[in-house]
Amino acid sequence: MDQRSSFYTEEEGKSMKVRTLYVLVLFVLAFSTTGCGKKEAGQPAAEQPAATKTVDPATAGTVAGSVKFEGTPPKPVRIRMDADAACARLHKGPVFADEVAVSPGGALANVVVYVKSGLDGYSFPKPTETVVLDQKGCMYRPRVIALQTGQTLEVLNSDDTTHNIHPVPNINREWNRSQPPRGEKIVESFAREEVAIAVKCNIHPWMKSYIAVVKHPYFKVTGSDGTFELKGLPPGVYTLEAWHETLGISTQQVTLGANETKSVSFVFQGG
Ligand SMILES: [Cu+2]
Repeated sequence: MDQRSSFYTEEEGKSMKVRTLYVLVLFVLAFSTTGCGKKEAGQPAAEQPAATKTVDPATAGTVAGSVKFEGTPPKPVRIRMDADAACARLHKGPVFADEVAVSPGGALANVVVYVKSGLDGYSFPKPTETVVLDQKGCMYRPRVIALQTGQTLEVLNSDDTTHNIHPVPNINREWNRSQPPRGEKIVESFAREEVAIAVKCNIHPWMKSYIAVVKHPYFKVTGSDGTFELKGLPPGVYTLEAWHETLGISTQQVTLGANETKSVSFVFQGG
């Protein structure tokens, strides 16, 4: 090394020093940029456009509640499946559309309850579980599903007839795929938050479903008991939205303290 360095002229030596300095600066810059990820606190938001905050389970709380329907539910509309004998023969009695599914106590099913705002700056890992949408008896089952952005959706065809799954999104990528009887599952996902995407079957006009895509894990589709529970929410001020395909949306503000459980109820009115 010494021998080699003796061959450099003074000019070259200077230039080398400059280069060494340059490399050092680059190195420090690169190191500090990659090092930032671990020191989230105190980092200016402008330098970190991507969401970096993570939820601290030690202070997380829960928002739980129920969705009710008040008034007279609309009369269920009868579905005629005569157009496809394979569908018609799957049902012994009459089939009705289940747009407004109200239980005797007033509990409303198929409502997507989710955190509409208040989670800016948080990042959430992509869930590993898949969400399944089945086609059974020439109906989508369940009628309403919700999943996280990027989460895997599996579409099944449990029928002995061909279906055509056609989500009609506003801001996500549209796709339209045919699925043969008991055919291979269709695997898809959605990149953007959208509540909710209507899904139709191009073969059977009565088939309808909705897919709600939420950018975080705080969502739930109510079942026949009309309840929901959003667990593991960090303390904060949130706008909660309840979405129903025909009854519209209802929102509420919730302030959640550390480890708190807040109860929220939504009521949709019938005509
Ligand atoms: Cu179909």
